[in-house]
Amino acid sequence: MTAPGTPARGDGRELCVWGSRISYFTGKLEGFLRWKGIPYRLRPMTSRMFGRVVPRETGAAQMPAVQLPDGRWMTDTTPTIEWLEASHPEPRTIPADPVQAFASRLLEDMADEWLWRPAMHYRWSHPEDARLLASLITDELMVDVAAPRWAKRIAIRRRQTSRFVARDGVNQHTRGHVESVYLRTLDALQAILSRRPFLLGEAPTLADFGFFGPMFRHFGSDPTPAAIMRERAPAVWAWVARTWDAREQATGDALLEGVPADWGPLLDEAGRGHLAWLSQNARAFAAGRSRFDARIEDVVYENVPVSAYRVWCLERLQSRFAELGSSDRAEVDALLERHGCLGPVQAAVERPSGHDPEERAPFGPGLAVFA
Ligand SMILES: N[C@@H](CCC(=O)N[C@@H](CS)C(=O)NCC(=O)O)C(=O)O
Repeated sequence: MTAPGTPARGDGRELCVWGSRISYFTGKLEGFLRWKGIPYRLRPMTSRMFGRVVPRETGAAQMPAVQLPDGRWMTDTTPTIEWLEASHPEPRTIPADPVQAFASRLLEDMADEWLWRPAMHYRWSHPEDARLLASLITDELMVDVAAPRWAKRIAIRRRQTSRFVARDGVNQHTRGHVESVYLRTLDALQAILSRRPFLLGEAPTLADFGFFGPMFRHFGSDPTPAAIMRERAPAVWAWVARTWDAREQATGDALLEGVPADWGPLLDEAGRGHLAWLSQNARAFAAGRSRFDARIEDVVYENVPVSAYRVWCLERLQSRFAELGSSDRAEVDALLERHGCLGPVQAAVERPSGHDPEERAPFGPGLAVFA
């Protein structure tokens, strides 16, 4: 049931997507909805929505939050995409081949969680980018805050820098490593996308929409990383626009067989970076800690927050892995082993996240990454 004070729901057919024109995960979802041809209206998640209405309706202060025409609310793009894929099967997004589907889910998770830090670092550590984005956020989302515009810009810049850069372990010792994650990912995507239009072939699939969030809304739009993208990875720059317009731009529906060899560098990044982080985070969670030191490729990220949500991410990958039939499982096993991903996917988490025991996601209560 919709609580009083919940805003009107559009014309009754379209989804209402509460989010922002500059948001990573709103962009990811919009790319997917446009590909599916699912009508939606983007509405700015103003301070009141973010602070009161959305947490009340979804359990998580995060964007996007989606209101269905029947009044139900959804949160968290990963299960939201999964649910919409089941209710709107065409055009297909999650590959039918279980091995491709597993590798795609792993890359989606890496794009969501592991590219977040470099995306926030480029946006908030570079003064030109930070000034621009603080203005855009102030004018789009903070219209309902009674304070001078300059004060809102300062407040937003401070909040984002402390919460998502300093507190997330970015400092003079880790900065080079954080940037290398973006640069290596660009190089890997450039190699793929200079050969074919989308990551698996003629049409976009789940992995494209995973990477689309950070590449479209942060790296391809914020001045500093966008200049790097244009120079270093022009095929990625072109793919960002192609994915936004994928309904027109897909050249067919043929996909490659299996997991292409050129996904190797992305899977290597998942093994040495993303999954290494997820398993260290899960161990710290099991030890009951709220902060931990993450060591990735001999770089130490000190005193970063433990995330119960990311324990759940690992659990979901593990349950997908456990569901594979024996011949697919053997293929995935070999693939993960080759790219340093097998250990974290196989090792059971010592303490479950406790999130979503009834498997209701994307219907709440949601859990924010740093709740
Ligand atoms: N797992 C969530 C993550 C959503 C998320 O973290 N969104 C960001 C903005 S792109 C957010 O709302 N952050 C909360 C904050 O800024 O406090 C999803 O896939 O939807």
